[in-house]
Amino acid sequence: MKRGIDDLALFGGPAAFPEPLYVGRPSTGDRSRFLERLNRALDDMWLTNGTLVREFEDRVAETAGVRNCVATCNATAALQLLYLAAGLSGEVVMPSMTYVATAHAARMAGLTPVFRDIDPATGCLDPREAEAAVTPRTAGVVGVHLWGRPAPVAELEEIGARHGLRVLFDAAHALGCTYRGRRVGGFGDAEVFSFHATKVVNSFEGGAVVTDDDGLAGHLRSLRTFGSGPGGRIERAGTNAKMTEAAAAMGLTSLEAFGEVVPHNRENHALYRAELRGVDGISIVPFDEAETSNHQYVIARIDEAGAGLHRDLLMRVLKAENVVAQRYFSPACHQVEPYRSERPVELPHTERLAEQVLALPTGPAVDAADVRRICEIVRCATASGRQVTDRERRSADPVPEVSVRR
Ligand code: T4K
Repeated sequence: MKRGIDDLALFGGPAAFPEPLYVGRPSTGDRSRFLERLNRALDDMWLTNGTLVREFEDRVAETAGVRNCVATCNATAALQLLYLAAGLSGEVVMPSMTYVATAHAARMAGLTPVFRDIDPATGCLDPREAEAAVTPRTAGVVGVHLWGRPAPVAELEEIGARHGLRVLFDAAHALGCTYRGRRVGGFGDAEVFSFHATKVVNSFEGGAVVTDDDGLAGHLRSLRTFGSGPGGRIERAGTNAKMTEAAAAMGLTSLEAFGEVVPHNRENHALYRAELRGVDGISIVPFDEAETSNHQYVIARIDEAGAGLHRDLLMRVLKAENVVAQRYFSPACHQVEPYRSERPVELPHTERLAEQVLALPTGPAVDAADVRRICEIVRCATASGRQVTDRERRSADPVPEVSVRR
C-alpha cells in the first residue's frame, strides 16, 4: 500500500512491482500457430517474397475493409513510399502532435512538412488550421489518428477536394478503429498502419499502406520492390521495403489475437478512468463511445496546477516503482531537429498537450490488479503533489556550500 509519500519508491519505499511494467508489450498470440507458420516458411525455404506476406495483406485488407494492402518492413517506410507514390512535391500540411516518423518520412521523400496546431478538444489536426496553411506549394494534407482517435476525416477530405490536394492518413495507431461507424483504412487517398512490436497487432517490425486506389497500390508495390513491374521488369527507381515471411507469420498470429486483445484493452482503459476519476489534475483521454476503438493507448493528461507535480516528475515516480510510462508524444515534431531550427513555429495547443501527456501501461501483459496498483501510486503522488515536488527538488539540489570562518 502507498499511504503517504514516504512509501513511494522514489523516496526509498519498496517498489510496487518486482519487474518493469511497460507500455507496448507485444501481443504475440498463439505461439504454436506462429511456430507452425515459421516452420512452414523454413520447410519451404521461402523466407521472403512468399505466400505468408500475401496472406497477411489479405487479412489486413479484410480487417480494414479496403481492396488493397501493401505490406512493408515498417510504417515509416510505408509512409515514405506513399508520399512518393502519391506524386507529391513541395509541402505537406500535418499535425506536429504525432510520432516524428510522420514528418521524417515526408522529409526523406523530399517534402517539407508544414506543422499546424491541433484542435485541443481532440488532439488531432484542426482542419481550420490545416486549410489556413494551404499555399500554391502545398501538395497534400496528412491526418493522424492520434492514439486511435480518428482525425477529422470529412473536413480534411473536403479541404483536399477544394484545393486539389492529396489527403493521406497516418493510421499507425488505428487498426480496427472507426470514424462515423466506418473502419479506418479506406479514407483519403490511402492510410498507413504500423505493426511495430508495440502496436496492438505486431509483425516484429512492419507496416502497410491500405487503399481502394488500385493504381496507387500497384505503384506502391513497385516502389517497395526495386521499382519492378509485371514479370519483374524494372520500370522505375525503387527500393527494398518488403516485409519478410517471418514478420508476416507473426503478423498473422498477432492478428488472430486481436479480437481478444481489444476487449481486454477496453477494460483496462475503463478501469484507469474509474480509478482516477476525481483525482485533481489527472484525466484519462476518453474515446468516443459511439465509435469502435482498439484502446491500445491509455493516455493520461497531467495538469501540474491541479496535480501539484509535473508530468515528468510523475513519470519518475512511476519509474521508481517499475512502471515504465512513455511521453507519447513529447516533444512534438516542431520542437525537434531539423524542424525546430529550419521552420520555427508556435503551436500553443500542441505544446500544452505535449507538456502533459503520459502513456500508461496496458495491453495483454497488464491486468486489472496492475492497473489498480498503478492508479494507487498516481493517487498517492498527486494527493501530496506539491510535497513530492519540493522533496524531489531538495534532493536534486547541490549540497549547500558551508561557509568556513577563517
Ligand atoms: N506514425 C505514428 C503515429 C507512429 O506512432 C509510429 C510509430 C509511426 C508512424 C512509425 O511506425 P514504425 O515505422 O515504427 O512501424 C515506439 C515505436 O518504435 C514506434 O513504432 C511507435 N510509433 C512509437 C509511438 O513508439 P519507442 O522508442 O517508444 O519504442 P520502444 O521500442 O522503446 O518500446 C516502447 C516500450 O515497449 C519499451 O519500453 C518496452 C516495450 N517493448 C518494446 C519492444 C520493441 C516491449 O515490451 N517489447 C518490444 O519488443 O517508439
